[in-house]
Amino acid sequence: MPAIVLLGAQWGDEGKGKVTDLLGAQVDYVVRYSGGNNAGHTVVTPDGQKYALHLMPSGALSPNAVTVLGNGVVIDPKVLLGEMDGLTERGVDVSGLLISGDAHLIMPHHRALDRVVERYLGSARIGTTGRGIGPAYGDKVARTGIRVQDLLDPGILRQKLELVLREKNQVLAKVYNRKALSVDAVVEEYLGYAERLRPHITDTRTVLWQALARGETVLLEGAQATMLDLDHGTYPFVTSSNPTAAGACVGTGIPPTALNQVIAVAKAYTTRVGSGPFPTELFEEVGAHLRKIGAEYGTTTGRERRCGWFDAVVGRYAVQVNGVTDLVITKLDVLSGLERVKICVGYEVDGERVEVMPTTQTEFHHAVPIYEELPGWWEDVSKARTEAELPANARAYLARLEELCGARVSMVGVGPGREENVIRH
Ligand code: 2SA
Ligand code: GDP
Ligand code: MG
Repeated sequence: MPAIVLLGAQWGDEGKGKVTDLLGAQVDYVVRYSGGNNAGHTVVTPDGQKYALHLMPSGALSPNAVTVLGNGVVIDPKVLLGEMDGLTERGVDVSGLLISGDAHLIMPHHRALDRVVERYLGSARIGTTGRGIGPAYGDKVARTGIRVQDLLDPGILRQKLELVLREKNQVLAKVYNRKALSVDAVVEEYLGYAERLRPHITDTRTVLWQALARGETVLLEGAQATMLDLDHGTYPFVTSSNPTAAGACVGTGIPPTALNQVIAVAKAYTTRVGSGPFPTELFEEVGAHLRKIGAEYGTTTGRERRCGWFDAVVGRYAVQVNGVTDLVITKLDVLSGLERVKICVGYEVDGERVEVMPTTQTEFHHAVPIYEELPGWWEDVSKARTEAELPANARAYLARLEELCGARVSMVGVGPGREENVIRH
C-alpha cells in the first residue's frame, strides 16, 4: 500500500509539477496536501503543451489518476473553477476531482488583507503571492475559518461570515482604510460556487484510506517547499502551511506509518522568489545567466526569481527534516556552459564554520557560504537519458551533491519535457 510524498527541497519551483506529472501514469491518486493557488506547477506534455497548475494537482493530465484536494489545502473557489474550466476547454477531464469538505476557503477578506498588510509592511514585507494564503491559514488557526463543507449549508455560511466580517471589516476600514465587504454579496457569490463544487466535495480521508487498503498508490504532492515551511523554514519569510513530509499526513489524514517513500525535488542550483535570507544568492552575471537560461520567473505571479548556487546545507537539512528516500535533481541542463560550478558545503557564521542550519534566523541572515568549486561542462545534456550519456564533469557534480546531501539521486531533469530525464538505476 504505497503512499509516496513528493516535495520541494529548497525554496520552491524545483520542478515538482513536472516530476508529479511523470509519476502520474504510475499512481492511482495524486493529492495536494498544503498551500493553495500560491503554487504554480508547470507540466509540459510530450506533445509540447504547457500547463501551469495552481490548485489542480499535477496528476490532472494523467487520465488514470484520481486528483484530490486534501483537508490541508486552502481553496479559492473562483480560481479553482476557473482552472477547471480552462483545463476542460483544453480537453482535460477534471470531473473526477475530489475535494475535502474540511479544506478551508480563501475568502475575499483574505485576499484584501494579504495585499494591504504587505503594503503596510514596506521593506519588511514577506513578498507573498497576494493570493490570501496567510490570512486564510491565520483564520484556520484562530478557528474563524470557513470550510468547503460550509458551502453546503447556506445558514452556517452566512452565520460564520457575519461573525468573521464583523471583525475583518473593522480592520479593513479602520486600520487599513479599505472598503468593508458586504456579507450578502459574499454569501451570494460563494453559494454560486457551491452549486458547481457540490459534486466534488467528499470525505477524502476515507477515500484515501480505502485506496491504500486496496493496495493502490497514492502520491502526495507538495507545494512550495521545505525552506518555506511555517515551522522548519526561514520564518517569517515562509508560507503559512507545512510543505514538509509531516504536513502530508496532517493535510490528508494519511498516517505517518503509511508513508513508504519521500521524494525530494531540488534544482541543480537554487532559486527563491519573495523576500528572506538566501546565502548563495548571486547578484552579478552568473545569477542573471541562470535566470535567463533557466527561465526563472514565477509561474503564478511572473516575478523574477532570485538565483544562486546549490546549497548543500539546505539539501542536507531537507533530507533530514523530510526523511528523504530519493532525490530528484532538476534543471541540470541549465548549468551547461559554465566554466566552473560551485556548491555551498557550509557557512561561516560570525567567524565560525558551520555545516548545519544555524540555530537562529539572525545567524542564518549572516551566514556566508563556503564554496567548493568543480569544473563545469560545455555539452548540451538535454538529449541524455542515461547516466553514461552525461559528461564526466556533470556526473561528478551529481555525485558530489548526492554525497553532501546524504540521499540517493534517482532521477535528473535535463529539460522541461516529461521525457527529458536521466533515470538512474
Ligand atoms: P504566500 O503567498 O503567503 O504563500 O507567500 C509566502 C512566501 O512563500 C513564497 N511562495 C512561493 N515561492 C516559490 N514559488 C511559489 N509559487 C509560484 C511559482 C510563485 C510565483 O510557482 O513560481 O509565481 O511568484 C510560491 N508560493 C509562495 C512567496 O514567494 C513568499 O516568499
Ligand atoms: P514547481 O513549483 O516545483 O512545480 O516548479 P515550477 O513549475 O514553478 O518551475 C519549474 C520550471 O522549471 C518550470 O518552468 C518547468 O517547466 C521547468 N523545468 C522542470 N524541470 C526542468 C529541467 O530539468 N530542465 C529545465 N530546463 N526546465 C525544467
Ligand atoms: Mg512553482
